[in-house]
Amino acid sequence: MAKKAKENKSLPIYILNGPNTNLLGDREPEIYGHTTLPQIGEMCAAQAKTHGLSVVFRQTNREGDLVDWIQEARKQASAIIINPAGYGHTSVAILDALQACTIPIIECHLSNLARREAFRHHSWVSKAATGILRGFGALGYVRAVDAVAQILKA
Ligand code: DHK
Repeated sequence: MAKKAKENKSLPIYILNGPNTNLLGDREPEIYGHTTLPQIGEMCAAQAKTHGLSVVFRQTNREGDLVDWIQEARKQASAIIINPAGYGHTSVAILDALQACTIPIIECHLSNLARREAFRHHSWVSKAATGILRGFGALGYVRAVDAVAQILKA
């Protein structure tokens, strides 16, 4: 069941990326693909524009930054797309911050976690997510933007 969208569509979608995603394109490309994070940011901005939306695209290697940005997004974003990367498997603090939000939240992972090591099978973020995209590589982010656009239109 989708979260109630009581968001302001003129606000940007916050797209937040966790640790080591700054290495995309170079890091284990057989798992994460060849597309760099700046390229994903450009793809998301272009796709958002086709829907009349905009994005704020950020990356950090620090858990507290993600918590701060999620708190900022509560007031300043129409939706959140988050790839928490490794913190998805460990961070109750990020889950708590997301659960304090009423805007739609899409969890996006490049890889299909179910096909990977057991410790990647659980994501705390999934408990707060409106929907989840996993295993589509960089394309997953673009489809996440489409999902947000559709939710905001509803
Ligand atoms: C990215 C990471 O950095 C890993 O820690 C996660 C995720 C998977 C991804 O597929 O985007 O386990």
